[in-house]
Parts: sequence; C-alpha cells; structure tokens
Amino acid sequence: MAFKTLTAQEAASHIFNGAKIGFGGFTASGTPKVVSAALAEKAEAEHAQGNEFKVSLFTGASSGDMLDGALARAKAIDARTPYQSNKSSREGINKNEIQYFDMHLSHLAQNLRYGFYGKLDFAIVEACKVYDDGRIIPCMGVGIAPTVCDLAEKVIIELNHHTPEAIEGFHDIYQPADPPCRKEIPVYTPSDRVGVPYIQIDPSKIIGVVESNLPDGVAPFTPADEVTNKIGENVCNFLVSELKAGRIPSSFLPIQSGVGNIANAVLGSLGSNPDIPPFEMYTEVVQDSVVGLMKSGKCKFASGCSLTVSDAVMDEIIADVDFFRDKIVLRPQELSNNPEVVRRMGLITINTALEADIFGNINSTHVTGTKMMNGIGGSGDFTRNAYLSIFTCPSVAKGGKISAIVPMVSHLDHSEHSVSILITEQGVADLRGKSPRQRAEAIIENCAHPMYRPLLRKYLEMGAGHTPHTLSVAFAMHTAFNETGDMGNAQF
Ligand code: 0RQ
Repeated sequence: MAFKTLTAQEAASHIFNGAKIGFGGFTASGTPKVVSAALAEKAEAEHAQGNEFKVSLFTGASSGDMLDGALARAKAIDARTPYQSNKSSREGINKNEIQYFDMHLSHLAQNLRYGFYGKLDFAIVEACKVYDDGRIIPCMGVGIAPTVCDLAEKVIIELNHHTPEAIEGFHDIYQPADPPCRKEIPVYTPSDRVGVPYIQIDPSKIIGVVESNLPDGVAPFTPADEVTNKIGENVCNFLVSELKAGRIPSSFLPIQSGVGNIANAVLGSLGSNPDIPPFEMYTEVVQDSVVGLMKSGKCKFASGCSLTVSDAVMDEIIADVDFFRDKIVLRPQELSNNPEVVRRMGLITINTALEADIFGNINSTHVTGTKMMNGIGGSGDFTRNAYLSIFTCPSVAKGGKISAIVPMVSHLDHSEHSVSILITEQGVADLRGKSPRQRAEAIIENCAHPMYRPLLRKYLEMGAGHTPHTLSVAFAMHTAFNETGDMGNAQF
C-alpha cells in the first residue's frame, strides 16, 4: 500500500484540542470506529492531566457507539451536528455539555463547502478498499464522506476488512457544483447513476491507514406489535385507495420511508399487501425490511445513503452480493435527500412524528418542547418536497400518559403546509384542501386516542379565529404531564 499503516492510537495522536473533524458514514453504517474510540481514550488521558480536550464533530447522521457514545462519555465533544441517536450523546446534549445544532441532512455538505462552519482540520472515513492513487471504496454508508475528504486539511482512512471489496460498484459518488448557476442533478429515476463508484482523495492529505475488522453493530428491530402493525395497515389501505382513485399513478411512485420501528413495520405491511404494486425506493436509510422485500420481488430497487441493516442481514447481503448489486445504489446524502430530485420524482414520503397538533403541525425532535430526542434527520428534506407527505405515530406514548395529538406542538419541525396525511393506529386524517378547523376535526376524530378526544374537542371549541388557539392553555396537556406525569390531568 502507498500509505503509511497506523495504529488507531497513532492516528488519534495527530488530533488536537479544538479540532473540527468530518466523518464519513451514515448511521452506524460505514462510520469510522477505532480512531474515534482511541480519540476518546486520548481525551480521558488529557482530562486526567488537567488539560482541555474537546473536538467538534460533523457526521452524516447518527453514528456508532464507538464514535458518538465513546466521545460523549469521555466529555470530548464541543459542538456536534447533524442527527444523533446515541443515549450518551443525547444526555450530553440535554445537559448542555455538547453544543448541538440540528439541521436538514441535505444541507450539511453544501454548508461545509460554503464555509458556514469554518475550516475542517480532519476527515476520518471508513473504506473497504484503498487504491494507491487515493481513491477509496466506502463501506455501506456514505453520508458527507466525499465533501469532508475534499475540505479537510488531513485525512485518516479506516480500512475495515469486515466489509468485502466485492461491494465495489454499489456507490454513486457525486457532488453538485456550488451556486451561482448550479446545474440540475440528472437523477430522474431511483436507479439513475450520475457519479463515480469511488471517492477520490488527494493522496498528499492522507496521514495514514488504520486497519480494522468490525461489523457496524446495528441492532435488529423490535418485532412489529399490534400498534405498529395497525399503523402499517392504515398506511397501506390509504395508499391503495389513492391508487384506486387515480391520485397515484398505477405504476406507483417511489417511496421514502423514515427510520425506526414504526417505519420498519410500515414497510413490512407495504410488502405483504397484494394491492400495492412492486415499487422502487428513493430514501435515506435502507433498513432490514427492504432487503426481505427485494428478495420477494416487492421492492425492485433502492437508492439510499446507507445500508443500515442488522449484522445478520448484512451477512445475507454479503453472501449474495451479486443479487443485490443491480438493486441498490448508495450515494452521498446531498443526493439521496436532495429536494430537487425528491420533487422531480414525486416521492411518497412516510416519516414519524413524536407529536402532532390538531392543525397538522409536526414535532419530530423535542420531548415536551425542551429535550432533544434525535434530530430532524432527513425528514424535512423529503416531507417538504413530497408528492404525498405522510406522517405516522402511535396515538399515545408511555402507556397512555402522553397523547401524541396535542393542541399545539411544543416544538415545530414540519409545518401544516408540508403535511398531507396523518396516520395513527386509530385511523387516517387526510388534511389536503382542509381549513385549520376541518383539519382539527379530522385529526381528533380519526387519529387521536379515544381517551383524549374529549379534551381535544373542548380545546377546539374554546378557540376563535381562523386557527382557533387559546394561547393561555395551549400547552396545558404538556404542563399536566410535567407536573403530574399524565397529560390526561390537563384542565382548561
Ligand atoms: O421511547 O424508547 O423510551 O419507549 O419516543 O418512539 O414509537 O418507538 O418510534 O423508534 O420510530 O422513533 C420520531 C423519535 C420516533 C424517530 C422518532 C417516545 C416513545 C419511545 C421512540 P422509549 P417509537 P420510533 C429521515 C427520517 C426524526 C428523524 C426522521 C425520529 C421513543 O422517527 O427520530 O424522521 N424521527 N428521520 O415512548 C414523549 C411523545 C412521544 C415520546 C414517542 N409525544 N412524547 N416521548 N415517544 N412519542 C428520512 C429517512 O429516509 C430515513
């Protein structure tokens, strides 16, 4: 190999207090593992000697525990963006130890290029193959890897032998030109390729290569339960009725589906419903259920930013790599989540809300308005530009003590203007062409849990004006939860 081989500790020794680091990968998939763990040890050693040591992290999205978890526990993170979902990092963010700023995933690479967040000192990227001329083949998650390799002063590569070189050809690496006069991105169908299957790094910037042999360690999904199955069934029945009404073309439209247990269950339902034709996906994360749907022929093609599947499912893919080669393409998030492409292709987008208000505004990120859960992720990239944007959630959380349907969302991620359909296990609220009062009636009647409907109806009846809010009690349900542990105790 043309590049120096380093231990993880040697690589970490280059990184200094205050460094800004861009990481390749997306979710745990393709996320560097061993250098970040060594960096956390270095930070702990520096702290033990009374020295300051913190770095700022720019990742594709969430990462693995060896990155976010290890560095958060070592109190080594200064600033962090964009999405995260690690318990330790969430704790650090909510204690204000980490200066986290949330953003749309499609914006990150271009904002870094525009210089909005300053200069990047290091890029750390995972690869399954390194060429002597500086080309690398990423593992199963791309994220912002091409951009951070271009922008950083120095690059460290983790060569992970767990991912076979045979996945060369899965990737489509492309970065749009910056404005003014950016040209269109010529992706017209999910399977169109516009870039190259590798990332080119300037060899003079590569500090060295650290070898590893580790799986991504993605946990399998919780099996679908009665509530998630019912949500999936409601989504399918709705889409079938739209097909029958001619509002979705008979050839169907590409699907984007969010992350998490609900999204996985929805995809499972789409797969088993005989009235849903075989479909393509243009999405961010390709999860376990998609792989099963490919084997059954129900999912014909998936374009994503990462293949985030449990280790057992990854082993299945690797064992049958040629079957999947012409069915999956992995791209940078600037492309997988690109609003221009989303609008052009007419995606049916399905994302998850933490809470929705009776007027159709969505909170996907903040528990009772203050505590960060994960981040907006790509949900805004897709929702705002969808052909048909669907949000799903169970009607209640925490055993019924929380209603997911509230008078006013305690944090706003997706406004009423971007949300077409809301679906819970109770039913479907079609919000298209409805005034705020009509939306509220549809949501209370079809989506709220029956035990919360009287409170929500009362709220609606109290208000006046076009959007009938009563500001003095708009958060009475949240306040009741904070004070008594149960939203049902709200009084107004
Ligand atoms: O908590 O784990 O302690 O029980 O939130 O909720 O129902 O398991 O749902 O795993 O699908 O996550 C919105 C967080 C949902 C996720 C969110 C509690 C509930 C549980 C998780 P426990 P569920 P999911 C990009 C797609 C934003 C980013 C996005 C997310 C936990 O989907 O981060 O959409 N989305 N990216 O008990 C307090 C409420 C609650 C609540 C649920 N109202 N208040 N807690 N919970 N509702 C696009 C792609 O292409 C990938």
